[in-house]
Amino acid sequence: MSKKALVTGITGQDGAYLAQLLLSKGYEVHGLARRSSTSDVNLTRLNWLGIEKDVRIVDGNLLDLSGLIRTMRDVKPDEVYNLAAQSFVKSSWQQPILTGEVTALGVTNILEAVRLEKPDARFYQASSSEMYGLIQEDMQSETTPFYPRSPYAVAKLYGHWLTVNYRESFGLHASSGILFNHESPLRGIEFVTRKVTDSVARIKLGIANELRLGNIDAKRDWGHSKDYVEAMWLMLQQDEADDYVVATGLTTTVRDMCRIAFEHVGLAMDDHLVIDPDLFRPAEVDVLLGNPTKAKEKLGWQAKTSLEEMITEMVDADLKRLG
Ligand code: NAP
Ligand code: F7E
Repeated sequence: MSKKALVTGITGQDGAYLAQLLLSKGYEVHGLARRSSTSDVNLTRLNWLGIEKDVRIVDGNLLDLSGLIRTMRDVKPDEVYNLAAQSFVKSSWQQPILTGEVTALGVTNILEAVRLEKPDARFYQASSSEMYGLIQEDMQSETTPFYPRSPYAVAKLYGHWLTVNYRESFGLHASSGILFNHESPLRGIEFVTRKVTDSVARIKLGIANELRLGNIDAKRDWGHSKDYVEAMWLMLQQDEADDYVVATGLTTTVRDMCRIAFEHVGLAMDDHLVIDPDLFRPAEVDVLLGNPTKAKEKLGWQAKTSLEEMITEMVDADLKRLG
């Protein structure tokens, strides 16, 4: 009998790569997806990976507890991966209530559905390095204190602690992955790496001439989504549930990441980059740098893809898309 997984956020970047990984391991994959009037567009990422027909899409929303309970009862998953969220930090100042409802309280809904209907299921919560915000240690690990700097980060902190609390209160096998930024050709266009690679491809093809960015001094620890979903799966294969930082251990400025993209297509960044004050955030996370030692020692996991490899893969994918 193959194992069954339920993935919320299956239409997102990580949902697509995780579904691909689970299918390759013989899982029956069920994915929760919000109905929209453009449902064909919704499956774009699964389509890109050629797996849209291999997953079973369940109509549902993280805000709808009764639907989640019914789904849990019908699917009876062995593993639940909660990847759904309003995940764009900048939008969280524009939509703080929605962000709180989905990204924070949505975790209560899915954990309640697990507790009531499938308490022996293993649960993964998509926590975030944004929770470190105004960093309290140069390198952030599982023991570094949190200091969130956006409504998104505050909401993620709630989800993180609720996961810890349900593990301690009800004995659920609930793990939280504190993932640092991870990207891919399937990254949403609003995030900085994909915005850069898409713009560089457009400039190279003569469709655009400039790239407008905000704070290019910000530093991030960037890895590849395809590597990071493997860490999620490994967490749920452990006898004991726990929390893990997933990161590369390297940090780079937005400026240098951007330069890699321009250089890949033989263009000079300074000829096209424009700094736009409107793109700065009300409060910034200046630098993030993760310490992945625990994940390496306990899960045997480490990042495989370098930033250069990933950015060039993304530029090439955008050139292909636009071409
Ligand atoms: P993403 O591409 O933005 O995907 C988010 C997913 O959540 C989409 O499938 C979206 O569905 C779904 N969703 C949003 N609101 C929902 C709702 N009310 N009910 C059900 N589904 C809903 O995000 P990602 O990059 O794959 O990240 C996956 C998770 O990891 C997120 O929780 C994110 O916050 C977290 N995280 C990401 C990173 C990173 O660097 N990528 C780092 C740390 C943590 P639609 O397609 O319908 O919009
Ligand atoms: O910004 C700066 C911006 O939007 C990165 C999410 O997946 O990772 C992601 O959150 C940095 C910030 O990602 C632009 O100010 C400059 O300092 O790509 P981002 P993020 O905010 O770090 C964490 C771990 C998550 O959990 C989130 O879900 O880049 N930046 N100029 C810009 N950022 C954007 N988006 N656009 C710009 O024009």
